[in-house]
Amino acid sequence: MSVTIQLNKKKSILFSGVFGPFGVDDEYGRKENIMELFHNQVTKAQGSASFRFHHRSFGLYFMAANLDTDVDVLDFPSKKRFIKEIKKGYDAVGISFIAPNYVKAKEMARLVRLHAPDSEIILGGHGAAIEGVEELIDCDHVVKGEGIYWMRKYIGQNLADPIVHPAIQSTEMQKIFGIPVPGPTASILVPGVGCVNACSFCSTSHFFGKKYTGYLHSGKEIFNTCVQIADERGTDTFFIMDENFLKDKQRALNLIEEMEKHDRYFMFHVFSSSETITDFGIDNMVRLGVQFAWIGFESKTDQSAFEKNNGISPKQRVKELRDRGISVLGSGILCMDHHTPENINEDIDFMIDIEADSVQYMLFTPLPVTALYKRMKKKGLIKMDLPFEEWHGQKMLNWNHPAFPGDMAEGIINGAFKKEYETNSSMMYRVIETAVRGHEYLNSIENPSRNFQKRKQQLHKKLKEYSIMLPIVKANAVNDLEITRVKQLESRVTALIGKPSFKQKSMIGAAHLLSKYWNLRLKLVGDAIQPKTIFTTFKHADRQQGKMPIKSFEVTEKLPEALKNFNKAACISLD
Ligand code: B12
Ligand code: SF4
Repeated sequence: MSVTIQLNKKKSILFSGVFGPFGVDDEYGRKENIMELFHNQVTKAQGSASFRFHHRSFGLYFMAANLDTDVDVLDFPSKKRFIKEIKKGYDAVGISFIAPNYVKAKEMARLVRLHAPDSEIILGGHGAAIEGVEELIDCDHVVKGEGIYWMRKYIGQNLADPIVHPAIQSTEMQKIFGIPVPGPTASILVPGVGCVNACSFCSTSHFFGKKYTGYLHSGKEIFNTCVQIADERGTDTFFIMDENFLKDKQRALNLIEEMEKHDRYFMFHVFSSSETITDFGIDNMVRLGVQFAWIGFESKTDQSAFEKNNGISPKQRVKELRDRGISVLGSGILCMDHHTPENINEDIDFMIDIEADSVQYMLFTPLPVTALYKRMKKKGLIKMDLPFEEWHGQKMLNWNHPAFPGDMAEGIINGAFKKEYETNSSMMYRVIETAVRGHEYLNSIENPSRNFQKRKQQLHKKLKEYSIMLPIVKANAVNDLEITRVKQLESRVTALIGKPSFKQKSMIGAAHLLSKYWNLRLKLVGDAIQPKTIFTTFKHADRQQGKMPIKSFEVTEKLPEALKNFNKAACISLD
């Protein structure tokens, strides 16, 4: 009898991200490894103009929403908060981590064994690809790849149950010049994981077996999911967390048809490789409502050529997208095999010359499971004794590059970010310029379709919101060139949306005050910001009643315990 009860009992699960503080030098992490996308690897040299956004550990919520059992998700905990949570005695504790957070995951597993010896430990996320991780960390299961189906199997759930998409925001905190971006932030959409292109360095493609695992299979399914989430969250904008969303061309075209059929036009931010864009078509991207595209241009030379960029002019690609109002984040890789101190500037300048809205420079970092890692390891080039905390690609190389010994790579990457900023101005300036270019393009179309009319209205609204930032950009300009650019742009903005109203002028005044406060804060206490701890409960009973399974409450720890001994001044909570 007792066995039957045991078998029928639903497992209680805790999923946790790694503990903070993040982006500080301590025994578990490094100051370069901050928990932000833009300030970590895109706008880091842009001072107060840097985009300061926090993002949740989306995979955990996605798994939680799809399991027929009680699941709690703990995001950005302190160590103390994590211990408090595991003491509740879950049947299983799932820890999600990436390679640079290996030591944190190891410590968390140790804490589970100590405080919750009856809980099983499941390791997942990209850190699970570390060779021999099952021996290195005391755990019960390691999930190397897709997680929803693995977890369903683990709890004995039918794998064919429909996929439920939780309604979550793509960013928690969004500030530029210390000014909160108004309105609800975009929602996250995960149509699938993985990418078939298998570029040699790419973690995500290799981790998911160089194939695509779809969760939302048709344009109709995506449209219906968007409607549900948009109505719940009050925003029609989505960040699509899918490595190469446009690759499934038919699905994306069907999504356009659905939007046109229902006269409901969502807006999307996407990752896309360049060859996929060629195949999908730029005007189709406008019809789809793409407002932002992240494209890997990687390097200009033939020696590093990736098939995805063959025969495509990156500069031309960026121009045609920005001319249609689509902002581009272009990424480039530094310190590749063929680079030397003599030729590396060619690639730094190549990324500047494409004139994207923003550029990510990343050091060539062979990460476990990738073809690049296997190749480098075979040659004995990987620095196997370099702690994983350093494997984040923003400071040092994790392999022995004969041309860049010592700390040369750090100077190169930091110099690249600075030069890109000084030459092309702030990301905020460029994003506004892209919106202006897109608006002008749509104005120039005679007899626009209903879709294009809608897209024009959306850009008009966006430009009205963004234009408030122009005087702030001017006041904080990096150099005279940026001031001149802003002045020229101001007249184009006025031609499109008119002069600022009284309300807009007051908003500009308030924005100036906030940016002054922010500049002072940066000077006095530095730029470190810690994400809030978020605790979310997914109740099985809600799911059975057909409710959206997300019931959440949030816990904010103003100052994580570990920081008290570290650097009080650098980590004042902004919220
Ligand atoms: C969002 C994101 C972030 C957010 C962090 C969000 C967070 N709260 O952790 C930000 C922008 C802050 C960030 C920062 C960094 N990131 Co990041 N990030 C991503 C990104 C773009 C999306 C992740 C995501 O949500 N995917 C969608 C979900 C559904 O997929 P998933 O997370 O992989 O989860 C699935 C499986 O992995 C699995 N799974 C995941 N966790 C668990 C746990 C358990 C228990 C189980 C069973 C399964 C499981 O199940 C999920 C569903 O299938 C990925 C690239 C990508 N496209 O995936 C990079 C990526 C994860 N980041 C990476 C890196 C290296 C970093 C940085 C070091 C910066 C950098 N140099 O790139 C910093 C580190 C910050 C820090 N201090 O930890 C690498 C990891 C490489 C590696 N091999 O470890 C990736 C893969 C990018 C890349 N291609 O190199 N990142
Ligand atoms: S195209 Fe992008 S996502 Fe796909 S394998 Fe290459 S780098 Fe990875």
